[in-house]
Amino acid sequence: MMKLMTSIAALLPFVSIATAQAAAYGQCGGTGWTGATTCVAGYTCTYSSAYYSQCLPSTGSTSGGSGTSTASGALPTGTSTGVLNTLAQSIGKKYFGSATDNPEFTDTAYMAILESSEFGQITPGNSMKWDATEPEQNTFTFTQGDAVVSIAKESNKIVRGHNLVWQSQLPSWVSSGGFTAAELTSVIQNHISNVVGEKSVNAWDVVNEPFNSDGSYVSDVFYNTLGSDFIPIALTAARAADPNALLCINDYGIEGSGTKSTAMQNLVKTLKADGVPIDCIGFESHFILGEVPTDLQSNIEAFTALGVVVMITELDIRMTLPETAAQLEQQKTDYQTVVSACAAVDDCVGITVWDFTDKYSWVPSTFSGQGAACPYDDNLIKKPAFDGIVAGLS
Ligand code: 9MR
Repeated sequence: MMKLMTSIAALLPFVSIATAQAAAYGQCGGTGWTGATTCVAGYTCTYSSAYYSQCLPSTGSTSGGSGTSTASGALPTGTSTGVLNTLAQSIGKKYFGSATDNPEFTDTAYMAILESSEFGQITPGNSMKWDATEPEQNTFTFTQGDAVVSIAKESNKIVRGHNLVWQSQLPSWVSSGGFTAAELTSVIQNHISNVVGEKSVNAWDVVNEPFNSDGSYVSDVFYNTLGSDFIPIALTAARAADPNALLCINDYGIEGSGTKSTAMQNLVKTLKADGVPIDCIGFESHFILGEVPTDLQSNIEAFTALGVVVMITELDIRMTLPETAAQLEQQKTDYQTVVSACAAVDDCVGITVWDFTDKYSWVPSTFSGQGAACPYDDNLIKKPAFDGIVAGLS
């Protein structure tokens, strides 16, 4: 049940909370959609564009967001034996990594790949977030996060800490605490000084997803109480807690040029001018098949020119299910495009996929009828996308 609740929370930055089932031919998804995301019996929520999904008659072959393909015929697989992290380091990157999550640690076949030298870095998908680490004020729980750190240490990986200040997965004692600006400043500082410091964590997403798509700040308890000052407050606290960790701001929708990317660049300029510690920008990179921004590389360069490094932090490329051979080939091309763009820029230092297998991807439970976003399939078999990554790193 907790997991389900958490998954619903995942909708917040992208779509919105589901209510009842949508009617036949009704809207059931899309950016900013706040209504139902599942359909009445006999209809399937079918992706049309990033802005619109519609309940269309079920064909009997769609997966309904289970993440399991029912396409007929053999699908192509990846054939490369290249080792991702080794290749990444051979071209000067710090790492190639994957997100992971604690419930997956009992899956021995999954763990064999996660712990292999394929990946030099891991990001906890949930276990270092505020609700996991400080569920009640000044009561800290590191069990789940420590389990991730242990795996990293045992398998010689670095960790990206994710994340410290975010409106989502935020306990209500913070979001509804009624704190004054001074009190909330202390709350942020106390959270960060207690959570930050583990030496295996060499980079932190100190601030996560601060901007709306129009470049305005998200209206959450942090912004509403402190204005944009919550950002320097958090970054300064993080630097005090760990002088060696890279301090990042992480967001989606900034991967191509545009209003949101410009807002983030302006923020970086302001922080730099004010002497606030800011080392890196995370490009989440949750892409839609065939829609990788064409100016991804030049946009990475626009950030690195400001004196920060860029990390691709949550890469996946989703498609309408059931996947076809043609879609998987397009996905291979898209993964190669993303990886090549980072490879081409010295200060794009690392790439993380938002879990390496479709078996544990967040996509199907969030975008009905969408999935197959990762480089390994549900059965932990390499997809053509894996070969695309290898090509991008070669
Ligand atoms: O992968 C995470 C998923 O398991 C959680 O249910 C969800 C809750 O918000 O968060 C997911 O990770 C998100 C990340 O923390 C921030 N960027 C978007 C990711 C996908 O929603």
